[in-house]
Amino acid sequence: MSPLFPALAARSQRPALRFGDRALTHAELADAAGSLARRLAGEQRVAIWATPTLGTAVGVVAALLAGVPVVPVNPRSGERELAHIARDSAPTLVLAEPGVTLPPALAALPRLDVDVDAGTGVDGEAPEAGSPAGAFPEPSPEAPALIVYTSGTTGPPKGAVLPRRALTSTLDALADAWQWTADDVLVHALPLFHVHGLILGILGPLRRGGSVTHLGRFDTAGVARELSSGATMLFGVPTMYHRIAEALADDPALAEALAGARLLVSGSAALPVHDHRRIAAATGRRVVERYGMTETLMNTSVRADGEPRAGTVGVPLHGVELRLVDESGAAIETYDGESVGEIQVRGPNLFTEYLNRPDATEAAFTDGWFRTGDMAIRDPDGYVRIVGRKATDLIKSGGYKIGAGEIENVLLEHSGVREAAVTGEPDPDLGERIVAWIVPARPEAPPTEKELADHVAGQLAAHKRPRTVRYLDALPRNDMGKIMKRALHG
Ligand code: MCA
Ligand code: AMP
Repeated sequence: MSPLFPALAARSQRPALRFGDRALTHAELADAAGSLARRLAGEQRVAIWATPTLGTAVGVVAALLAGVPVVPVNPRSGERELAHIARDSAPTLVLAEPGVTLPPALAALPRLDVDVDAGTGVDGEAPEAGSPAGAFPEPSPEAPALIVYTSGTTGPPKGAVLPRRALTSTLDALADAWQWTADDVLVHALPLFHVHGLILGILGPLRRGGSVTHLGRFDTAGVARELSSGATMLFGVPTMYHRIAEALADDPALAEALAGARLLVSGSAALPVHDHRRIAAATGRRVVERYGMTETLMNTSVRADGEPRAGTVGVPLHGVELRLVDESGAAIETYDGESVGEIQVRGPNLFTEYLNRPDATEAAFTDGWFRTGDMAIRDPDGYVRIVGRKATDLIKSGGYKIGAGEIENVLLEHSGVREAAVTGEPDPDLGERIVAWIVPARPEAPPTEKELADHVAGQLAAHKRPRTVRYLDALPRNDMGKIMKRALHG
């Protein structure tokens, strides 16, 4: 297999990474990551405290060069989530930016600082000039590259083990679909502990030999600034495009910047047609949607040379086999724009397993096809339209996948909560917003909305906190005692 990052081995002098005023060319990245990679050789598995910073990008590249599987950790993870990830993935070392105080679940592990500022190399050592980034032997295509934690309907998140061939095949298929080259400059503001921000947004440009500017945090002014000063592509979740659509009316500079971009890509959740239209009307540009999943990486996309069609996620990417399966388990052969089935996929883009969860891995496949749980129809020309999801207990909020059960368990541990149910409700900004339905232990003194949000953020993660809390005397239950969530929204 070709190395993951040919431009590093070639010591290209072109820009590679920029975070604020910190930047590296491919050759500088080869030195910094190469030095660190030598220190990582022999480690079993490393965790990285994935702040949206240069150190995270360098640390991940170093681990990939060294062939050491890397677990990106949300730096806003709460105690319970962090303890689970640390226990489940059992890293032998933690990488973090210098000066970061790690929480107890990680602080007990050996730590290595990734200090890439102004020629200081890693951990205070000067990088070795001419560091042979190409000198590391390329591991087997099946070797695990990344372990990315993703929520299910119940229980704690599972670690999806992503092999090297999944990364290369998905990034090369996207290059084909998007005509993505070394001349592209990407701008994004996504978190670096998920597939979208890390694999597509950082490893993608590096594999192409192009560059990426990360904004640190999303705002429309940063997007406008970068797209009007050389950036060619934007990756975002629908919430970001929604905020762009809202801002466009009063921001001609933003409209001009977007109009000049080569490609605007949205993914991780559905971009509402209303936002597609508003952006197209103000900028003349059509946002391209692509559809993926942590376990499968990217499955479909609207092609740069194809017809953009709002409300669709385009066609299967090169190498990806996609079928729709009806309730009886039979494949739907017609492309009629109306028969709904579950999307199942097969191809080199898929993960190998859920770490330590052979049961869950087995349940995720049927005859070698991965069940996505997403429901779709196919237009006569093959364009896929996602129409829903099998599991109502999975919520997509701000592009994050969140399991209702995980939040319910944590809410039930709060002393002020007797019963709890969690649902997703439509939200114009977040797509869905998390709603907690609570029967308080003491109705005369229920826990406040803020108290419950802080409790969930402290145990799980800030993005999993309920945005709305509704108080009830009892939860609606059927004869079997099961909570009837559909009745909640009555
Ligand atoms: C608020 N905050 C709190 C609390 N309340 N922190 C702790 N406890 C609390 N009670 C903090 C937050 O941490 C944050 O801090 C700030 O307040 C605002 O947070 P939040 O409300 O969550 O921000 P938001 O406005 O909802 O964020 C919108 C967003 C974000 C920026 C669009 O949702 C986002 O980055 N989404 C990207 C998700 C993503 O990458 N998904 C890809 C999954 P501060 O202000 O300091 O930040 S991969 C995938 O899905 C597949 C493969 C695919 O197809 O891509
Ligand atoms: P995650 O498990 O966080 O990787 O999220 C994967 C899920 O995000 C998929 O199963 C889909 O439900 C959803 N998703 C990703 N991209 C899109 C898209 N363009 N349109 C609709 N849903 C999407």
